[in-house]
Amino acid sequence: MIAIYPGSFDPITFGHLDIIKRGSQLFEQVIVVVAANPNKRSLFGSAKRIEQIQTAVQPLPNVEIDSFDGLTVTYARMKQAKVLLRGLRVLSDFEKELQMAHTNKTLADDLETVFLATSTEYGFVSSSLVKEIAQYGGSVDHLVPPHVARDIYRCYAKT
Ligand code: COD
Repeated sequence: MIAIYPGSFDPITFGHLDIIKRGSQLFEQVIVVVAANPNKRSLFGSAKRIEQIQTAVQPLPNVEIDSFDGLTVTYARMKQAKVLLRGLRVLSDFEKELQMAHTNKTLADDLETVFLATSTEYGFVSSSLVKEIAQYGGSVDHLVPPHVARDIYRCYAKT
């Protein structure tokens, strides 16, 4: 069964990677889709985010990366994916995620959203937090893979 894991991944964190690794043990194929979230302004372009994810998931043979500019359900239909994988951290995630799952269900009845609960050590990790820490000169080495940390430091060194 094919699962898609759509997200902003701006940038990918150890929290996202944990969901990808665990998802790859549950499904035959996981496609990580860099999608546009119209409510978020991104730090990295989608090509850079794809490159960051590609490097991070290299050891996982059944994980693919793609990007899509459109509805997630359209992409899922195109790939004949039956599962939409999402991660849950805190109660506030649940409200947003449930609304998204219900909306997607009204658009594609045969697509099921499957939630994986965050691993306890990554429950506080988010891309926004990572960017905020780096922006003020803090270390994010414990939150993202080394190549991603380098990109972030380079980005903020310029500003
Ligand atoms: N532990 C576990 N899960 C985590 C962690 C963590 N530390 N950090 C993030 N996650 C989970 C999030 O809860 C989420 O499920 C997923 O990882 C991706 O997170 P983000 O923040 O990178 O991505 P989002 O939430 O901004 O992605 C939103 C989409 C881009 C998927 C959405 O806007 C979308 O589908 N856009 C395309 C247009 C569309 O179809 N719109 C209608 C949607 S109803």
